[in-house]
Amino acid sequence: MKIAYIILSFSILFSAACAHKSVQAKESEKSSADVLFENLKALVGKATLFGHQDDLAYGIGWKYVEGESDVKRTAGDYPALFGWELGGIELGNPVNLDSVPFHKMREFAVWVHQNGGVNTFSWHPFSAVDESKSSWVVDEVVVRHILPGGSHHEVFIRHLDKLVGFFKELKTDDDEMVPFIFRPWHEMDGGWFWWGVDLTTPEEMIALFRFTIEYMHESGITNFLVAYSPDRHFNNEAEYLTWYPGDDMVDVIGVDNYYDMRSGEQGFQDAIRKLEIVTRYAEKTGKVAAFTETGLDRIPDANWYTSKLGAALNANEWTRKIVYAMVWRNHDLTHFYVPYPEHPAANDFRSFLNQDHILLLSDWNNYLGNK
Ligand code: BMA
Repeated sequence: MKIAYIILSFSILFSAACAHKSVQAKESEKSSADVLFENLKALVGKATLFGHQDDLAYGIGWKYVEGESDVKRTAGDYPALFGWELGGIELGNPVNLDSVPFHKMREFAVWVHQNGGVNTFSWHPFSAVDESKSSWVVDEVVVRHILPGGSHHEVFIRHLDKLVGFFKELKTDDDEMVPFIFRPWHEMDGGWFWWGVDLTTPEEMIALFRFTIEYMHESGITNFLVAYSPDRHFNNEAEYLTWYPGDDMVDVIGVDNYYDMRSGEQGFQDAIRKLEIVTRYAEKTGKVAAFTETGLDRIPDANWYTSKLGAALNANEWTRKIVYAMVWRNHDLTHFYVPYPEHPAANDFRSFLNQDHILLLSDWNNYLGNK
C-alpha cells in the first residue's frame, strides 16, 4: 500500500492532469484542494460526512432565507458537505436548471468554505449538439460529436468556457479560491443521460472525462478534486472501472445508488457490495471513497435513514471507509430527501445523524480542530 502510494505520488509529480497535483508538495505549497483531500483522507474508516444537495438554497416551505437549511431545521445543524448543480451555466443562463441563481450558489459555496464545510458540484449540461435538449434527452448521439474532431466540438468548448468562468469566480472577498469536488458525467452506466451507456462507448466517455478535466486545468482551474461516480450497474471492480478516466485524473471514488437502497433486502445487500467495491479500490489507489448520491424520495419508509443508509455505511470495515454520503435535494412536497421537522422520518433522521461517526458541520469542524 505504501509502495503503491509512493509510485502513485511519483506519477502525480509528472502528470499535469492530476486534480490535486501538489498533494506531495511541501506544507507551504499546498493548495486548499490538497488540504481538502488530506482532511477527507484522515476520515477514512473513522467517520462519514453527511451531505445534502442545494441545502442552503431552499427547502420545504422556504426559499432563499438566510441561514436556513432543512437539515438544520430537523437535526439542529448544517450538513458537512453541500452539493450544487451547474446545469444551465453552459448556456449562459443566470439560474441553474432547478432555478438556483448562480450568483447565490457562489455566495453559498463561499459561506460553506468559510464555515469549514465541503462543496461538491455536479453538472447536468444541455447538449452541445442541440442546445434545446437537456441532459435527459436521449434521442441522439452527442458525445462523439463534441469530442475533439467532432462536428460540435467548438460549441462544447464554449460550454466549457462558461463552466470555467463560474469556477474562476468561486473565490472569497479576499480572492482566496474556494476548493471543491467536481463530479462531471456521473451515472454514465445508466441510459438516462445523453452521455449514458446507450449512446456513448466507454472509450468516448473516458476521452470526454479526461478532456473536460484537462481543459479546466489548462484554463487555470486547478484547485479542485475530481469525483468519478457511476450508478449501480456494476458487480465487480473491473465493471466499475469500465468508464474510469484514470488514477491520474480522479480523487474521489464514488457511486450513486438510489435503486438498490429502496429495493428490499436483496437491493440493500447489493448496495453494500458496491460500497465495498469502491472503498477497496480507493484504498488500493490511495484515494477516498464516497457515496456521492443516494436517498429515498419523500422517505415513505420512516426508518430508512437508520435501517438503510446508516446500516449500509456501518455494514462492515469496508463500508465504514466511505468519507461522505450525500442525499439529493428538497424541491417540494413531491420531491425531497431530507425529512422536514414534522415528517414521520424526522426522529429516525436525527438518530442516524446522532451517531458519533456521522458528521454534520460542527462535528466536522470539531474533528478538524477548527475553532
Ligand atoms: C434530479 C431531479 C430533478 C433535477 C435534477 C438536477 O434528480 O431532482 O428535479 O432537475 O436532479 O438537479
